Amino acid sequence: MAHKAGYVNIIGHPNVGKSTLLNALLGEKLVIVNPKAQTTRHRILGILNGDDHQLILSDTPGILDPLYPLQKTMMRAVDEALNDADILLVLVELGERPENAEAVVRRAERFSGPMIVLVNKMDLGDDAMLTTALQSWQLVFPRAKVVPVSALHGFNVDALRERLLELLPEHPPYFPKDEMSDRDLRFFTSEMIREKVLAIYKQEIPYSTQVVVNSYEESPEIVKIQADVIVMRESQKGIIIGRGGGALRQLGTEARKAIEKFCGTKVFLDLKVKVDPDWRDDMAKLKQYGY
Ligand SMILES: Nc1nc2c(ncn2[C@@H]2O[C@H](COP(=O)(O)OP(=O)(O)OP(=O)(O)O)[C@@H](O)[C@H]2O)c(=O)[nH]1
Ligand SMILES: [Mg+2]
Repeated sequence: MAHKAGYVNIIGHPNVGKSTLLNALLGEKLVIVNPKAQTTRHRILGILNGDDHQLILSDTPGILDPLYPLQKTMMRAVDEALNDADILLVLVELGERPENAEAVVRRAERFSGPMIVLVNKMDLGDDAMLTTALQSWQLVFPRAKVVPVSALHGFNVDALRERLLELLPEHPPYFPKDEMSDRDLRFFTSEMIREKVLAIYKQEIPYSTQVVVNSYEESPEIVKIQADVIVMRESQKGIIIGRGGGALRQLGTEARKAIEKFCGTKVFLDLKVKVDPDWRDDMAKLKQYGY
């Protein structure tokens, strides 16, 4: 039987559930998820391998009007995903209004291949709301199939995966069949630390924080990791550390447990907090940090 492979790229507004959907389709918690918007900052591939197929899913940052260079690099990641998609998944959430989705619609309209519009979080509304949503999105995307899903509760996710496998073009695999992502453990480590920053701290802290893994030493018994938590101001450094160092200890413990679960080994995690006032605004630094 011919081998099928291709890129299935997910785009949509911040917080609609793109990363949750990627994890659900993959059947693993690969990418980080949080109720705060702008959790995802990179394009991240999650690869679903089978004997005769390779479904390459792309998670992307939520589409927004960029205000500073970090957000510009985030939108560049979205546009890259539009360029190499074989299939485009446009994710919207129940209750979101098509008239506010101009930036999403404009991008999706540039894509001429198979497109599925997914109305996510269908668990949050009743049948009437869902019917209205499906009809209004169908008007905006006349040539797309519009389907309700719940990425969080797994509703319609198996059917979607089946449909994607049907739509995949014939192509040899793009990646070795034992790879699950284009990103390495260092990257996912920094993401898991950032996920805990999003969970623990409020207001502008998550948006001002960057995590850099400086060393990652693996031995059979333990992984030793040293990472910097970089913020933009001294006052933010104080908040990250917390009174008596309590907040930083909580961050370290929660991040370590998440990393241990992900790698399946014991982890020693050393976190240092640093201030870099313009890491978000300096293109050269963003590049160095992997954006
Ligand atoms: N009720 C409900 N919540 C969901 C569903 N899917 C995702 N969520 C929640 O929506 C929030 C955002 O999910 P993410 O997957 O981080 O959303 P995202 O689109 O990747 O967000 P950004 O990376 O910030 O653009 C999280 O709190 C999820 O648990 C769903 O089907 N139902
Ligand atoms: Mg995300």
